[in-house]
Order: sequence, then C-alpha cells, then structure tokens
Amino acid sequence: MAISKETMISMYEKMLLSRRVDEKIIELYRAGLPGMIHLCLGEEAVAVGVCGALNKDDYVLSTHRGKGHYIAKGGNLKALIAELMAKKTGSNKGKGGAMHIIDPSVGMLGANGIVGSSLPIACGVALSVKLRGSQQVTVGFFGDGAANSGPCHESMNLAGIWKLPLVLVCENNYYQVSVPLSRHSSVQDFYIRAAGYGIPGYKVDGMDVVAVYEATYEAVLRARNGEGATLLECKTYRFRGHAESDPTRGLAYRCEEEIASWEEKDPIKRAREFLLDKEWITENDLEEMDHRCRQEIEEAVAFAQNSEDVPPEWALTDVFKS
Ligand SMILES: Cc1ncc(C[n+]2csc(CCOP(=O)(O)OP(=O)(O)O)c2C)c(N)n1
Ligand SMILES: [Mg+2]
Repeated sequence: MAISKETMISMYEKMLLSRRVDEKIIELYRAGLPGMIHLCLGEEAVAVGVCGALNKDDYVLSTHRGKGHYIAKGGNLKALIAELMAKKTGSNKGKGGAMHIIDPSVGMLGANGIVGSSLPIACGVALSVKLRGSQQVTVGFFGDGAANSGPCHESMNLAGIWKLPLVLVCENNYYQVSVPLSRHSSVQDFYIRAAGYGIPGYKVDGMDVVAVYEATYEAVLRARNGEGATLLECKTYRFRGHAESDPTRGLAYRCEEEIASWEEKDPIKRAREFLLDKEWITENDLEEMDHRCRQEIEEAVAFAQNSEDVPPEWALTDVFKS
C-alpha cells in the first residue's frame, strides 16, 4: 500500500513531536525531573510507522520505553508530561511515572517496566478481541533484550496456535542496556524465529517510517482478515544512553563512530527529505510545524507545572482491596 501525502505529513509531525518531547525531557531531567527515563530518541520511525497504520480503537502494549508509542497513538501530551512530574493531572494520576503510561481512550493499554511482559498481555487483549468478534488489532512492542525472555517465546506460540489478530513488533536497537546483540542473542535476526511459531516474520528498516508503515499496514490487514499474527523486526538504534541516568549516551560500551553512523540514518531527516523530494511540503511548512510542536510542548509543561503534586495518601487509592 503506497503511502498517501496526508499520512506521511501526519507521521512526520508525530515523529518531530516525539523528538522535541524527548529533547525537552532531557532538559527537565537535568533540572531535577524524578524517575528512570528511557527515551526513544532515534527510534521514532518505529513507533510512528506502526501506529500510523492503526485505528484509534486498535490497541498497543508498550515497554519501559513507551512515551513515543503513546505520542504516536495520539496520546495527550499534557497528561504525559504531568505524569512524568508526578502531578494529579497525569495519565496515571501521577502515580505511575514514565514506565506506566496508560490511556485506554487512545488504545494505549500500558507501558510496562517488566521486560518481556508486553507480549503475554497483548496475547490476552488480542484473544479478547477475537472472542468479542471485534475487528480491532493489537500491537505488542518489545525490545531485542525482551525477545530472549521466556514470555516472548510463549506469546509467539500462542499468537500462532490461536491465530490472534496481533502484530508483534520487535524494536531491535542492538542493545539490552549495555550488552550488545552479538553477546546476548544466538541469532542476529529475530524475524526468522517467527517460522518456529507458524507465523510470518519480516525484517524492516526501522529508520525508515515509510517502510515501517507499509509493513505494518500489511500485517494489520492480515490480522483484520482473520489470518492471524505477524512478527515485524524493526532494525533501529537509540541515540541516547539506555536511560537518562547515563549522560554519556552509552560510551562505556559503544563508540562515537558507531553512534555517528546511525545518526546519519536519522529517521526524521530521512522523512523530511522524502517530503521535500515529493514536493509534498515546503521548508516554510516544516518550520511552522516545528514551531507548533514546540508551542504544544511549552503548553504541556506549563500545564504540568501548574498542576498539584500527588498527595501521599493517594498511595492508598486505586488499589485492589479484599
Ligand atoms: C524482567 C526484567 N528483567 C530485567 C529488567 C531490567 N531491565 C530494564 S530495561 C532492560 C533492557 C531491555 O532491553 P531491550 O528489551 O532490548 O529494550 P531497550 O531498552 O533496548 O529498548 C533490562 C534488562 C527489567 N526491567 N525487567
Ligand atoms: Mg534493545
């Protein structure tokens, strides 16, 4: 399915917004923002390309690196920033923080701090969709590190045997914290594992939003047509360290040259060139878009800063009681 001008422009704006949000978070973190913050700077094309092929009522199960997925799914920026600042107005009433963003109104059924847990939950959600006879599709994002966990293998098996309306998206950014792919995985391509579970698997250039969108579009069609699950392995790279607690961008375990070689494949730069080449957008439009993104972020930060802190007694609300 060839990408339309409207879809491409909208996806570009989402990637730009995600990038600018991450840059703002770096600034806020240096000024004392609490919590562990895992940015997706450099990986925007995966979140946006995948979610660009979904409907609003389709579901997404995310990882610890989930802010980009939430933005890509059309999430509320004010609620996101307020959540990071532990404010009452946050998406989880300020009690979840960066790793627990959840917002069912846009199908975001949860970022998750437990590595490898997105796929079992995604299988449950997809099974529920199937039993309800709904046309919704579920996406489960997971990293290359998570790919080696037991729950991921069990989920791929269930996805195959139950023919679930599911798209499993491996964000292979070549690192599990500081451990490179070559040292943590017996295979260097995860998409080939799909064959072992009876589902199709494809390798996708995760730095190219068009490639990610097109691959997801096909996988979503299969799922909606009752043909079952698909595994997409998107090759990507994080430009920052594992978390913002590492200000060196991971230089203890990778070199400047490696980071620079991936920065040349910057997905936003690439999408920008695509739009200009096609004459779908002008430099002026791009500048206005950047201005809009920055403005929206400033408003969200001001909203969060003016919101009330979560009171300690809220620790006892929204919990299961027997
Ligand atoms: C079950 C579990 N084990 C270990 C951790 C610690 N941990 C947090 S992130 C992470 C690495 C995950 O790597 P990957 O799946 O490749 O995702 P990425 O951070 O690269 O996006 C680990 C081991 C955890 N959160 N949960
Ligand atoms: Mg990884």
